[in-house]
Amino acid sequence: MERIEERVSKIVYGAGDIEEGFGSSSFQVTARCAIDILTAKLRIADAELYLELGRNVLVHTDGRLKSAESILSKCRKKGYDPTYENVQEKLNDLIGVRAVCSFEDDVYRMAEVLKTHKDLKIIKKKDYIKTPKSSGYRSLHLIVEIPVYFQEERRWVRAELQLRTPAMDFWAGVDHQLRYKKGKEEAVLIGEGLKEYAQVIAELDKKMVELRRRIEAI
Ligand code: 0O2
Repeated sequence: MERIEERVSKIVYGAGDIEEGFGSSSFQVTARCAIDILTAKLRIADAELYLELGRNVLVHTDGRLKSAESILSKCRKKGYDPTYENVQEKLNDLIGVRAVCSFEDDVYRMAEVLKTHKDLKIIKKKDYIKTPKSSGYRSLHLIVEIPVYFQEERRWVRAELQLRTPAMDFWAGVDHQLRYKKGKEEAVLIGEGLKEYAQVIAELDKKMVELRRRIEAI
């Protein structure tokens, strides 16, 4: 039986496009390298901040390549024809790296240090902490480009970097689970509850910064 991933791949990439597409080993390797480079950059920035602050700010990182299903559903949502060219040009988050930082102000510190890296271009910044999404979602998003050297070629590879606190990460994880239940009556009520908790979490993040500052002042 044909696996769902294969079926989706055929729709997204189109016949004959697969070698050049996201399923190709060249794209996969480049994308994995981009995740490794970005992760290394986050660790270097964390080391730099450790020297300045005497504490680490990076709690954890993870990276992923967007699945074919997720590419398709995003194209559908945004009304893009799901061709390889369109997806490459219009989707910024084919490659995604998430960095969870201890405190809200650490999120901005981390972004500032990354800004000083000459081999990282910040293409777009979306501050969903200052201006949360209507769902209540909060995070700082940087659309970045980094050079990846592969097969005697240098390619600037685009990726989405999501920076957030553990509380924001916890909230987004629960909200993500709810996405799969959309359309159900109970899901609407839960969504309203989640929105309320987004506010609670925002206040908690602020209070934690205040407490940390008081601890530092002792
Ligand atoms: P997944 O499954 O994480 O890949 P753009 O075209 O760049 O202007 P785009 O791509 O719609 O706009 O970006 P946006 O709205 O900044 O969101 C990109 C990603 O942020 C999403 O990717 C999610 O990972 C996360 N995100 C945004 N809004 C929410 C939200 O309300 N709840 C949660 N849990 N995550 C959110 P995808 O492709 O939607 O999903």
